[in-house]
Amino acid sequence: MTDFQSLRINGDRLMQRIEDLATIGPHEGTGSCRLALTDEDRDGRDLVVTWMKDLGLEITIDGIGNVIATRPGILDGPPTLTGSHIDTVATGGRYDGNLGVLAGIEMIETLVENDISTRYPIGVAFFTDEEGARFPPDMLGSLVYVGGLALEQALEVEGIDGAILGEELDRIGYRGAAPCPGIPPRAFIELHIEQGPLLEDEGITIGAVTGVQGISWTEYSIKGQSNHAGTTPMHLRHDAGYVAARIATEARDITERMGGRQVATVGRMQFQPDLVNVVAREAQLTVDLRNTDESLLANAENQMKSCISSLAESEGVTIDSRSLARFEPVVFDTEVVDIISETCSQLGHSSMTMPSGAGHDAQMLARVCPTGMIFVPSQNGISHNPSEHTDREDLIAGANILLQSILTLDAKDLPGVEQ
Ligand code: HGY
Ligand code: MN
Ligand code: MN
Repeated sequence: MTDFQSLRINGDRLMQRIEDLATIGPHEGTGSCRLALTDEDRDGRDLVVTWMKDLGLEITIDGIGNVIATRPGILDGPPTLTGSHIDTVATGGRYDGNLGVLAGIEMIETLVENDISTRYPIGVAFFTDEEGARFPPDMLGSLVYVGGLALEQALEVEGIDGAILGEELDRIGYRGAAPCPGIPPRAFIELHIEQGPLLEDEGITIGAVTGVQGISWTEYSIKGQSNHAGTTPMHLRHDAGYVAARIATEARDITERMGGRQVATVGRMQFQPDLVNVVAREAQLTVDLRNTDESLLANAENQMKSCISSLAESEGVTIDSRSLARFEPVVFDTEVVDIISETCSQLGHSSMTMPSGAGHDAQMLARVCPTGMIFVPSQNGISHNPSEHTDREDLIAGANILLQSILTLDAKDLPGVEQ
């Protein structure tokens, strides 16, 4: 085995690929809009698969459109895998997900050009529909990959635009033949931007991520009665718009009552008939609740449930709720987290351990193999916003930590995997 510790990725090549991928589905300056399974997602997939093919990697596409590109090792067996996603939210940045996939490709190209063999196969993947913004839940592709959602059920998911997931997958030509669930990798490490302010606030370059907080997405559909805005006395109204607004303020109130790490977001809200002088007959909204602690997340959900039932009664409306996503908090493999931290000190980068506020494919892979994540700072903690930015030297530092961590994992016999 060559001494690999002096190996570094080619930063210019990584930055160029980030730039090239960002030309597909550009949005408001430096941002990206490549919602899952749209034409833009297809074009992004085609470009990344071309880069994978140019490296001579063996490419598999499974029934939900997850793409895994693998370089053989000296020994056979499941790959030590890295990867993330290349679909984005509609007002996304160019680093969310894309960094992890492109750094994985750069890592493998560095091994190829230095003619370094690894013990086991090394792979890089992009998973379908990580964002869940068009087709809920988020991390849909990796959830199917690890057997957490049946393929048939996933293919039937209806998007917020009324499209059916399986039909869109066929339309863009990415329904593959490889089976779902997929073969568990030896281990999985995902490089990702932090998407929050902690690393920048601490002046730290790398986050060795300890786990991912729990996620609860619910869609509420409220049915009231449309009526005249001027003539209807207040006590006779069944105002779906008012009820939606009360649910939204309750989401914020729950976080203020609970404090700690409880967060809540109302990202979508619609009224019908949506006219200035008509009491809303119907309304729909989504509530995203998250917490690092499962019992606290359940507590937040219960507070919302009691608010919903008292509003239905007091306002004389019906409120139907539909769960769009529900994932418990995940703790990553401590050995993988330690490898990432040790690699940072070997390469001279500051690091700290931290939980992830955002959901990631790694939280699904953690169900089937030793898993960890590497974070790099987000400027002003901004993400899911076209102005999302991470400095070049931090991106390159993250990619080098990924390279060295994956090679360290390759050299190790992993308990429960090799013996
Ligand atoms: O929802 C999330 O946290 C991720 O961006 N999909
Ligand atoms: Mn992401
Ligand atoms: Mn995201």
